[in-house]
Amino acid sequence: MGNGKAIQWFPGHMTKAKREMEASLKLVDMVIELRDARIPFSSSNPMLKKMINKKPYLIILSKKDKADDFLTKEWTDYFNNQEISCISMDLLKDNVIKLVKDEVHKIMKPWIERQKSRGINPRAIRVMVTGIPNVGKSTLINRIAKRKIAKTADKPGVTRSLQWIKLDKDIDLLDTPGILWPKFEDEIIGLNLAIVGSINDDILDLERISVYALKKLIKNYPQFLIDRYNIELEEDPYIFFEKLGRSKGLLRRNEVDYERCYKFFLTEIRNDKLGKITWEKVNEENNK
Ligand SMILES: Nc1nc2c(ncn2[C@@H]2O[C@H](COP(=O)(O)OP(=O)(O)O)[C@@H](O)[C@H]2O)c(=O)[nH]1
Ligand SMILES: [Mg+2]
Repeated sequence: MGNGKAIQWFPGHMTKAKREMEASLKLVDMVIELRDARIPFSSSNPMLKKMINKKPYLIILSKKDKADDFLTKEWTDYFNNQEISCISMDLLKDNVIKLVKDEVHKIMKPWIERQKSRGINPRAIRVMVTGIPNVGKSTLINRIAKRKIAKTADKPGVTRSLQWIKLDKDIDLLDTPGILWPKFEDEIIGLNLAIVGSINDDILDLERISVYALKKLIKNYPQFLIDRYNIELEEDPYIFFEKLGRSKGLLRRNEVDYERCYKFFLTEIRNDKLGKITWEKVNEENNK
């Protein structure tokens, strides 16, 4: 389970990641933050906004192919209504280069105009990509570079040499992403990150994750569950997992093996077997 490369964050890592981020920030004119479209709130970093201060900023909601289209629209509207640029993307299939460079040009237009009005011939716009682990930073950079370069160890604090990739004739992209930690303080955030497979399962309890996911699905996507498993939905989540275990033969000595049920269920969710799901809504109580 999990992606096997989840980072365990310790205070030392965070300090170092923050320092590296600040060093990179000094070099760039604009920041792109990647977030997972399935959890646009939980996949953000608590310090980024303060760190980037007033630099132009773009949020890209990645993995939109896995998220609920209706809610993705709500989330992009939500940010755009606060004057925060936000677009959604399937980083594997969309025309990433065109989408990103058009957006960068749009956002940086006032900067270009300002330079021109001062009689300065604008130099290339410098951009960096940042985000928590597993949001698609390397995928985005690799697609822009059209080669496998972002292969540096995916850990904060690994010494690196910075290089620039041409995104367009007048846009340079830093080849190394800023890696930041998610918000840990809230258990719901940890659960959301676990559901989409962005933190190690063993940090959290499989049962807790699965029961939370099931309750959310019963509330927001009941038809997905019914269509996939043909199980009548009940109040008690254990009855659901009992029935799921029996129907899928997830047994041990003729008894339902709950551990296997949870793993099965979470794998189904992560592989989009139930459908395109978004786990948090705009203005939900926990999106503080
Ligand atoms: N379906 C889908 N998968 C994506 C997308 N973007 C990234 N991925 C996958 O998500 C995983 C993590 O991506 P990666 O670029 O390594 O994330 P990083 O940790 O932020 O560098 C990889 O398996 C990617 O193939 C996307 O838009 N759609
Ligand atoms: Mg990476």
